[in-house]
Amino acid sequence: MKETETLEIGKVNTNENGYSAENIQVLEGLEAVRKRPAMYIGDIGVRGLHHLVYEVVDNSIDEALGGYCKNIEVTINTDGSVTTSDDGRGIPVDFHEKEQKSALEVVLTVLHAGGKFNKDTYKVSGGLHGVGVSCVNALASHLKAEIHRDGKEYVQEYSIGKPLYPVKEVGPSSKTGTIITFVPDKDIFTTVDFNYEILASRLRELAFLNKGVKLIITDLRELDENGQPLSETFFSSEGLREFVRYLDQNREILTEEVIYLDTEKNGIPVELALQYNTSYNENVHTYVNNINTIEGGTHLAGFRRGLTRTLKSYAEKSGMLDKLKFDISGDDFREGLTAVISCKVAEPQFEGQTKTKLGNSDVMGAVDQAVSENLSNFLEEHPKDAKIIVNKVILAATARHAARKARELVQRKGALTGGGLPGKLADCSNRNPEVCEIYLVEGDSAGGTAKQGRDRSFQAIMPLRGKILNVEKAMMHKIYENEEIKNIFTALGVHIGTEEDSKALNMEKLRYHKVIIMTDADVDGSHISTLIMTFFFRYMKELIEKGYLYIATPPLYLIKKGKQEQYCWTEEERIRITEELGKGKESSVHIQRYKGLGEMNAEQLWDTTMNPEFRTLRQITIDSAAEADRIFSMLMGDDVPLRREFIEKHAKYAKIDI
Ligand code: 0RA
Repeated sequence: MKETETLEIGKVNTNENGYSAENIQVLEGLEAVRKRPAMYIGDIGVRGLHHLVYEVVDNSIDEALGGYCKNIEVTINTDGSVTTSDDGRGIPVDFHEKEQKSALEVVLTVLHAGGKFNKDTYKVSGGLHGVGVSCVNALASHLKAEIHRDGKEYVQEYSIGKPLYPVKEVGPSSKTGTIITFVPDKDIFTTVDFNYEILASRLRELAFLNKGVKLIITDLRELDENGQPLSETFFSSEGLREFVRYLDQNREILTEEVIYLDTEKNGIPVELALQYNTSYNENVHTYVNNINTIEGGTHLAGFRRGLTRTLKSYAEKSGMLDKLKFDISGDDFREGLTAVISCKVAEPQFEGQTKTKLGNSDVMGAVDQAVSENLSNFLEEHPKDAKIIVNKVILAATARHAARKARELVQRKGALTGGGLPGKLADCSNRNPEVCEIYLVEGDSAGGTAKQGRDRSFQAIMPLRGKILNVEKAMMHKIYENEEIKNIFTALGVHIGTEEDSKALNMEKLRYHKVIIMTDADVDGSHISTLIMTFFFRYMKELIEKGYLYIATPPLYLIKKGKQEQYCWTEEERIRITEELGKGKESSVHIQRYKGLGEMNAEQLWDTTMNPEFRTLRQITIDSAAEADRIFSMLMGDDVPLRREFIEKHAKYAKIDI
């Protein structure tokens, strides 16, 4: 999960670029990409920028999947360019009669050309990936390709997708591979600043998903105390087995071994790892051709079906369910389960809102079969682990039963009192969710100030008392009984789910399309934000995915000199502004550190933090669900030193980059 700065003045809507029937033209080649970059790479912000790197790396990974490449390196250079290099076969450079140019130039200048040349691997089509290296070339102000192939080294350079000269031979070479260096075009992207953590996360994920491939990331812009650049090497010999261990490293696991399979069913490669832990969350992450299918699909359906049927039949045969007085539901088999599924599909059909839901129906049976066979073998061979797992399932079913009773009680009580909005909510007058905002404010006193300072037409305030329940460690029925959590659900207008899909939300009823967390700018405040974010991540992920969750950024300092006043949000600002104001000599500069929201009056809070014209909201987005899951389990878990280390490393509101 990552916070991106969203200034609210003049939102850019990439769909509204002034196209009408008259000026539709057949866009050819890379011009099309430069005219509508968002159509090809998703967006022109942080995400799209990093997507350029993934695009090239995906091509190197394709070489690795074909068995031609073992090492991939990504380097962020001091001039802001990125170099990716691999030891694959190298992009072919031979002359193409039909196109009247080299194969290299075709790959780099013709949309989707890469795939035509390189058919022997599982090409990614549709979705966000797989648009081709030519897209990267189109969106780069400069790109250099260095190819090692057939005992020679070749070079060609481009500017915004146009070759500066034909490919040339520059000398002999004893290796093979492709080295691409590019500078993202400032005229296209809103930011061209590459983020080490974002790239490192993706390379780590790729290492787990493609065992045996070594991926190295280096940032030459950042030197450590020994003058060494920041660098990490990711390599996994055990693939998803290690991925699951990594995801669960801060959880208490239930069984010794990760259950693992790597097989092929009906021509579909399926790799899968799973492990149970003592938590109450389901953490199942699915991938198709290395793409995180966050909306799930047929592979997930097949996994669930295989898991449920195999465990159920084992539990029944073993007699452990004989005394159980209520049914076990599908959910119960997945409580405390961490699993990663990775399939390779030749022609994937991606559906759903974000095109990350797998539609190919034959994958369902393949995964179902793979899971059923392997899991029943495992259970037969490991009776001790089998018993532990079945007991966990029974515990989940029992808790769900108790939760339903608690929920019914709560809802009955709600019905008696009219079931209206929470008493603590100061609602806004507008009823159009699209323009309405709700501030979740730490503490009653800051809540009071916010109530006075707000624009009541569209801003609602909900004070939260003390720390909200740590949902990471609480059982379901505790969550439904918690006052603060019930209040949040009620205020937002989404009811607590029904039994069958307890975490499905009725988002149409959502009363605000901005949910803004506002806490003190200190360690306690950041802990509370994290608790609230965890709650949304676990129970209302859809709200984050829709881009509705934000964090308010109150200032850290107020600097005064005579009648002049300036707010500062960072240390750098404080130093700069203190210096600026300090230049005249007559009166001295006074610096006030805001320790909490409570130190601001209503007007100040409005001016700095709530007024849409001047405030900065940080939008919470999920880049990698798997990494978000791991970090939340760490932040909310028992390992205090680890948590402190993370918060200190990401100081200033414990900014969370996942
Ligand atoms: C087209 C055809 C072949 C490989 C590639 C492209 C290729 C592209 C990239 C981009 C980064 N690294 C890459 N490595 C390879 C097939 C080559 C052959 O058949 O010999």
